[in-house]
Amino acid sequence: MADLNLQEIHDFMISIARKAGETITAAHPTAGATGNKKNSVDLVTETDQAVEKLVSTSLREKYPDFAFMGEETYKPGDRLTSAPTFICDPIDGTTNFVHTYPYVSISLGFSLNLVPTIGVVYNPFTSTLYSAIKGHGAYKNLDQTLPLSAPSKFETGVSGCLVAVEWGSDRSGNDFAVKSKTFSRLAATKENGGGMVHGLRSFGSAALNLCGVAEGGLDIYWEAGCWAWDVCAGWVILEEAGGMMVDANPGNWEPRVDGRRYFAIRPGEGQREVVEEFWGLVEGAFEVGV
Ligand code: LIP
Repeated sequence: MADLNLQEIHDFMISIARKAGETITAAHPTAGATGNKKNSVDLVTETDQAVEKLVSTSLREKYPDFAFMGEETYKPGDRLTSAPTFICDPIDGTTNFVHTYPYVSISLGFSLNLVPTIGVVYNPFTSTLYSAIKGHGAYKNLDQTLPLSAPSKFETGVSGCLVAVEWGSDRSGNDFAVKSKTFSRLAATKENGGGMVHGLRSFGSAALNLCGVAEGGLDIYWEAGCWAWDVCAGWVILEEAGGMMVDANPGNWEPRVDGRRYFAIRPGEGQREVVEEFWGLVEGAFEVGV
């Protein structure tokens, strides 16, 4: 596969993302067109399914030898392999989509040997496109290099950070407790053993959160429970911007794209020290993931 034309694949992925975007913005999700999967907060709409169909059909037509993994057609037990694979979340931020809150994206990634290699994240409501090819930099709207400004030093460690987190759709059990307690500790004063972060944000799209870290506006994004289709595309964009992805559980510097535990940090001097300080504030350990 050494002779794959990554630029051509990237360009095609962008054209598909834009087409998918037209379907997303033209849709009017209603209660009737909305269902749920695991529980009442794990939403899916007819538009999620229609967009995934459009994306997978177009990709299979052009690249019949490549594998495809999508949120809406994933079956428990399906495994990501080392084959060239398109990894797609047709609507990342479905809850926002249903509520007409415009923090929504199509997340289209491509992995090779389990390594996130091409990333395209497109918010059709704001016409914002993030894209990257491994080894070739990351871009916003194709012409602005990420990060948008020279990355500053992490002057005050975790306490100076703006941190994105997500509650996700699991609302009980060990992992829910790890999140709840860690959110509280991150916010608490240093005198009380906390991180005194500048702020915690919960916007509702993993892919756009990763692009926010790549862009430099967000310092950190920490989550467990989401999937390869939520992060594969954003991962490439993050790394190409000089950011780093590690495990949400302390100690693992090399997480897997399908590992379901993610901790992204923007570029900047002192990056690794902040990762270690943050890990020291994690309350317990997530059980989800490989
Ligand atoms: C969602 C993510 C969100 C995460 C949810 C869910 P969806 O994706 O992007 O950040 O917390 O668990 O996976 O369901 O909107 O495609």
